[in-house]
Amino acid sequence: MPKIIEGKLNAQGKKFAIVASRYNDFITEKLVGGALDALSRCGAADPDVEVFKVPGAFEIPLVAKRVAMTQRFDAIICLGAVIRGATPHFDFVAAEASKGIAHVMMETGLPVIFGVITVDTIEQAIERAGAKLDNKGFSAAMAAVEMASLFQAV
Ligand code: INI
Repeated sequence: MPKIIEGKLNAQGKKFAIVASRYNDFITEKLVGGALDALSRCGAADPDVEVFKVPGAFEIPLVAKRVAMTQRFDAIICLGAVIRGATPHFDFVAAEASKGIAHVMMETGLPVIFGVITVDTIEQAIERAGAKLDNKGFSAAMAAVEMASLFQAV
């Protein structure tokens, strides 16, 4: 039998930062709510969770990097909503947010989770900001908990 090393969905004693954009806040507030719900269900204590707000998804990577550099957190959850229908520069904002978030993760060595919705329509954004696992904020936070736990073993 191979030895399988994986994280547990236990957030007790771990610290999490959420970096969330205010653009399309009717969606991003639901993502933040989903993420907070997931962290609480996994046992994270309220004082161990901090939410940083930025204007738009384009600004998420820079703030995620500064937050990572404080070395106060076990994982960072990046949340945003980029909707093609509502923006002519969708491709630039979506690409910079995803590239930038990946870059911060590799540069800092901290789990930095990509919870930015990139969709064509408002309807699709609403679908991804629903309840529990249909909420991208919830699933992003679960990934953060798993990664923070895995990092105790690797
Ligand atoms: N930011 C978003 O998070 N989502 C969007 O859909 C969006 N649109 O539509 O343009 C958006 N733009 C703002 C951008 O993220 C920056 O905040 C802005 O360009 C200032 O740098």
